[in-house]
Amino acid sequence: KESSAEKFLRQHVDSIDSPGNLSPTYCNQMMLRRNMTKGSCKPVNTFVHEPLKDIKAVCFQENVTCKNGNSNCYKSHASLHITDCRTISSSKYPDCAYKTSQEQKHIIVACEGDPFVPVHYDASV
Ligand code: U5P
Repeated sequence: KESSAEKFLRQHVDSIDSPGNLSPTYCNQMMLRRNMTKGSCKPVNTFVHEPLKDIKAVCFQENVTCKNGNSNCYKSHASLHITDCRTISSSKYPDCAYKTSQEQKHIIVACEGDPFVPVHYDASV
């Protein structure tokens, strides 16, 4: 079974694709390929384009409160290259359609376990 840490990698980490030159269909392809269009179209999802070690390191950066009130969220010191995928109004399951928006923002992730690793993407600020 997929662990929470593995799920975070599948849903939020794309270290290979370099930011800046992604195609406008990046989100359509990636949301499908990473299994976020099964049963329903996941409405919002962020991919982070940085080395995995830099994403894992966020668990040891600024401790902040998560949106749900939990205390195990961490905000990156630096702004990171990210892509936000958001369904467009014409998107109708099973034909999930997304707008691809490239940004540089601080990321906030929840971390758990030993090793202490990201398990949830909370927000970008
Ligand atoms: N999510 C993102 N990026 C965001 C906000 C939300 O990927 O900037 C995804 C996360 O996987 C999160 C889910 O667990 O959407 C639900 O977010 P929320 O509605 O609880 O904020």
